[in-house]
Amino acid sequence: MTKPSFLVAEPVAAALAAGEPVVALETTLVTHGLPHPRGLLTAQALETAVREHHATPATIGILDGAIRVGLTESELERLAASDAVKVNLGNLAAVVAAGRAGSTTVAATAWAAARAGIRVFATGGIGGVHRDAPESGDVSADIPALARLPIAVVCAGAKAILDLPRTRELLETLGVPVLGLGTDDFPAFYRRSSGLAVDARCDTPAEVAAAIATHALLELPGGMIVANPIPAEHELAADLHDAALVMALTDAAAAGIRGRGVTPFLLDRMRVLTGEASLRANEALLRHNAAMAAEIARALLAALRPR
Ligand code: PSU
Ligand code: MN
Repeated sequence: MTKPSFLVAEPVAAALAAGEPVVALETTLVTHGLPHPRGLLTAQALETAVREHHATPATIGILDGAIRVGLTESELERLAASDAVKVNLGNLAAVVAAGRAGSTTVAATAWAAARAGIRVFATGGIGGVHRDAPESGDVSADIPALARLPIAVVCAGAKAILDLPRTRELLETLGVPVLGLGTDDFPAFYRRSSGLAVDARCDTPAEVAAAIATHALLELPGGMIVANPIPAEHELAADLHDAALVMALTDAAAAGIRGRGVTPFLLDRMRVLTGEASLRANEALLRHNAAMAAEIARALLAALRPR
């Protein structure tokens, strides 16, 4: 059998070779997290945000069974319009072997990015322990992936649809450091705070970069979370947020949604129940994370430069 295709796009390979900052971006939010064509428009906006902050974006996805680190504009359009499978580490090889289209979750994006030599990745909110996990056992593949893969993920915490205290505890157990960017409080995706603590507060991209560089130089295993709260002006109002969340969770239980369908279902219910306010919040926090990831990627290269 021929070797499966793992393709790093020319602009990404050139930036990595030149020692310039690169930011990985995922595609499950394009195909499953946001309604079409908002997913595509958001992905394009994230690439623009990374470029405006002087880094090269590497949007990652699977087309015709080829893993692509740095989708071109037309490839991203094709993926967004396809019936892409949501890919984590459990089904990645099967999707590649079948020659199918796949959008990469945080877990799969972290793997592909790390394999390509990218150290910083931006997403919206990571997956975690679901609220019904005691019965369903549903814990996102994102969490064990971040415990193993050497990459820093800039996110607005874990999605509020999750059991955040258990998610936070699991990160602690697995030794995944959680850095709070300008906060002592683990953010809750659509809201700035969860009431849970971060491991360390960093107030600037340079401070974050120093922590990531130290983790790498000590050869500590696995990745790190850079928790970047949604900008205050885009935060969902607490009453709207809480009411919609209760209803969305009730609807998911009533509809018997399971497995990979749970997160997309809940995000879409939140969108409908908040009159699209959650969608605008999601897009805003994504752009904020992409911009911050570019700053951190640049600062990290400076921190790792031998002195
Ligand atoms: N962030 C967003 N929207 C999303 C996701 C993250 O703003 O749709 C996706 C990520 O790809 C993440 C996935 O890996 O949701 C988690 O899915 P699950 O809970 O099934 O592991
Ligand atoms: Mn799950």
